[in-house]
Amino acid sequence: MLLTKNKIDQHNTELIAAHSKKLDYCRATIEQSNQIIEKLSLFQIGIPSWALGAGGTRFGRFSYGGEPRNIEEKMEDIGLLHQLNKSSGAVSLHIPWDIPNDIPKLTKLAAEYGLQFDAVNSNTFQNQPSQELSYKFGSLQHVNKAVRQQAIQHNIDVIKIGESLGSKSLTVWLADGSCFPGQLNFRKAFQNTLESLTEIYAALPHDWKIFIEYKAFEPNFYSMTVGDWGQSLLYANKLGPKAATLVDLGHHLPNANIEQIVSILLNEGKLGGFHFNDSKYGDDDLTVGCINPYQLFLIFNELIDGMNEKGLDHATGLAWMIDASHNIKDPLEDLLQSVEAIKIAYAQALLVNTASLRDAQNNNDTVLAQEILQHAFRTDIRPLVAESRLVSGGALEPIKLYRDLAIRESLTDIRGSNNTATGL
Ligand code: PSV
Ligand code: MN
Repeated sequence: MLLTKNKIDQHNTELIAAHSKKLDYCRATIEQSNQIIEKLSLFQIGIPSWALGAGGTRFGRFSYGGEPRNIEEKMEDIGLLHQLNKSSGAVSLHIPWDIPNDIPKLTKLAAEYGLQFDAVNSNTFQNQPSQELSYKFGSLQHVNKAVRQQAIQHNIDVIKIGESLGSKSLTVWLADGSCFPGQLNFRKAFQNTLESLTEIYAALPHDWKIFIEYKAFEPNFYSMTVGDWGQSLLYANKLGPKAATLVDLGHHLPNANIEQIVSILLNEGKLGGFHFNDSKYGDDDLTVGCINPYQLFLIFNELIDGMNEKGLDHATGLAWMIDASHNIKDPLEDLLQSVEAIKIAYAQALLVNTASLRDAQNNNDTVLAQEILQHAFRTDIRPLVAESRLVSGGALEPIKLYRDLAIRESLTDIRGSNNTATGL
C-alpha cells in the first residue's frame, strides 16, 4: 500500500507553518544545522523482515490486523515506511522465515520502493520441517559433525540467496550454548564453532562481511557459545578481516556499558553492525529509545567519535538495523518511532563539541565534560530531523499521516485480520 505523492505534500502543507517556526529557532541557535540536516538525510536504517508482524512471547501471540502474508507484502510495508520517513531504505531478510523464491520480482520491487538488501540472516536456532538433523543441542557448536555440517551448509545457502539480491553481508546469530552446568565442554564448543565459522567464512564472496552477533542469555540459560563481545571478537579476529562483531543493544547483561564496548570494538576495526532496540531487563525488544534515550545518545556519541577518527562514512560505515518485536503496538508505528529515536540520538551526537570535550578530558574537568554531553542531549533537534524528512520527500509527522490516512485499517481490509507474519 504505497502513498501517492500528493498525500504527503498535502500533509506537509498543513504542517509547514508550525514546522518552519521551530526550524527557524534551531537554525538561529545551532550553528551546524544545515550539516546535520544533510547527514540525517543520508542516514538509512535497515528494517528486519521479521519485525513487520505482531511479535509474541512464549506466553502467547496476539495477531495484528493487516499483517503481511508474504515477503512481497513485507517489502511493501518497508516501502511504505520509507515513503513516510525516507530513512528506512533497507531490508534485512531472515532465512528461512522469508525465502525469496522469485528473485527478479523482489529486486524489481526493491527498486520500485527504493530499498536495498542489507545483511541476510541465517537461522539455525529452530528446526525446519524439511530438516534432517535437530538443533536442539546447538548447531555450529554441535558434538555431531553432521549437525555442524548441516548448519554450515544452511549459512552457505543463505549467502547464495543474499548474493542474488545484492546483499553484502551475513549476520550469524547462534542460540548455541547450554542450559545446565556440565552439559557442554566450553572449549570444545568454542573450537567446533570456530571451525564451522571458518568454513562459512571461506564461502564468503570477496566483497562480503560476516557479522558475529552475541547474546548473554536466552534461549540457553547457563552458557551461550557467543555470549558476549569478548567471545564474538575472538571469533572475528581468528576468522580474518571480513569478520566483525555485531552489537544488539538488548543482548547484554543489565547495566553493561555498551558505549564503552562499542568504542573499543570500533577502535579495533571490528565493529560491523548494529541491532537497535531498547530494554529494561534483558532482551526485551522494545522500541528504540523508549526506556533509556540517554544511553542511546552516549552510544551514538562514541560511534560518531570513533567513526570520525577512522574516517568511516556515518551512513555506510556500519550496518544499521532495528531488531525489535512488537507485542502490543502496531508494528509499523513502532518502527517509525524507532527510526525517529535513532535519528534523534544521531543528530544529538553530531552536536557534541568534540574539541571542547577533548580539552575537558585532558584537563580532568569532569564537570565540563558532563556539561558538554548533556547540553547536546538536552537540545531539542527534532525540527532538524523533521526537516531532513521534508527535504528528502518524506512526511513531517509520519505517524500522524499514517493515522490520518487510516493505513492500518486499509491494510486490514486488504489482507485480513488473522494472518500471522513469519518472524519473531
Ligand atoms: C536474537 O534475539 C536476535 O536478536 C537475533 O538478531 C536474531 O537474528 C533475531 O533475534 C531474530 O531471531
Ligand atoms: Mn539481533
